Amino acid sequence: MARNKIALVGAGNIGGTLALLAGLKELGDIVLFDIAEGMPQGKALDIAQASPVEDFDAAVSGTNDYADLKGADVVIVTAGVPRKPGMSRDDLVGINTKVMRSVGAGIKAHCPDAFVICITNPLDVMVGVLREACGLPHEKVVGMAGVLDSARFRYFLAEEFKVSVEDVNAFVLGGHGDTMVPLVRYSAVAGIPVPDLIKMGWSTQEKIDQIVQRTRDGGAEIVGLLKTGSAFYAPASSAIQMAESYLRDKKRVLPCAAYVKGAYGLDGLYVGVPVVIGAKGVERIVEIELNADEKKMFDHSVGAVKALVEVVKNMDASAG
Ligand code: A3D
Repeated sequence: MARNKIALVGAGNIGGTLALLAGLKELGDIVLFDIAEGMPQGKALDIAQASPVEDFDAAVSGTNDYADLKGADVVIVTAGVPRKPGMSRDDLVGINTKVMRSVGAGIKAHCPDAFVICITNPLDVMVGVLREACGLPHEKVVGMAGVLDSARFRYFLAEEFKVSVEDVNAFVLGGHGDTMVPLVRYSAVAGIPVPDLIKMGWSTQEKIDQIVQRTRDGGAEIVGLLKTGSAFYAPASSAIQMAESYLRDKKRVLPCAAYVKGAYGLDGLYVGVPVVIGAKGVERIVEIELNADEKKMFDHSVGAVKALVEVVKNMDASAG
């Protein structure tokens, strides 16, 4: 059986980490694409030279030519610019919209059957621009944010409860950004919901509220520390989990930026919701019941995503 092919568009901090993780997990052969000359080739060679030590078999190559994406089963897109301290994700919209359009054209021409995972910020809006530019069906184009946001939430909860991260489940909804909605009610340790753990004296409401806020600010905390860019290890791990669910038809239930039409009262918008990822891509959108407070927070988050969609439309209108 031929190996799968994973194309990574953008070979920067996240792209390089994705390549290493895809190799370690033997997901398939790996192509790193970037506009920077030499850099994807250099990283590819470096990672290939780790393969005899780490014992994985994968052809790893770097390129500046979209034609080398031909036949890719999965494309993970990180091309564009990341945040610097003082910038919001939304500040990236102008430049990254142009990048998404050129990447979308490359995917359309060379690997129209791929499953495409977008990571470029501002995520929910960029995945919509990329989908439109590549023309693939909505269920084959998805954004990575919820897996990362819920991983941050899980990590902080595991620290607070002094239990293994493996036993903590957590849920986030909504757009990737300051308005994301961590769902405490649906978060649990070994099946015990967090509100029950508060009643059991494992933590206090105040402490959990702080954790929710730290989760929302999780990206900014790292940008502030790094000073030269944004998080890349956990974002890469999160996208690899999504890619693996598709390639191995695992049907994992993961929060992703998916195209929602009908569910959650939405009329066709990319936003973070729980989905099932399997061999057909996004196979199902999981519509959970929200209480009044959660609904208010979700609507607020949806409003923020829609406002940015308008920014892109206005940019296009003024560009003629
Ligand atoms: P970085 O290390 O700068 O890598 C981006 C790469 O994109 C660079 O190597 C550029 O040369 C390349 N690039 C720029 N323009 C193009 C183009 N037109 N075609 C191909 N490649 C191009 O950034 P990074 O890897 O740290 O982050 C990449 C993106 O992910 C940024 O937009 C971040 O904001 C975003 N990000 C999203 C999350 C989410 O959870 C959604 C988390 C962290 C970062």
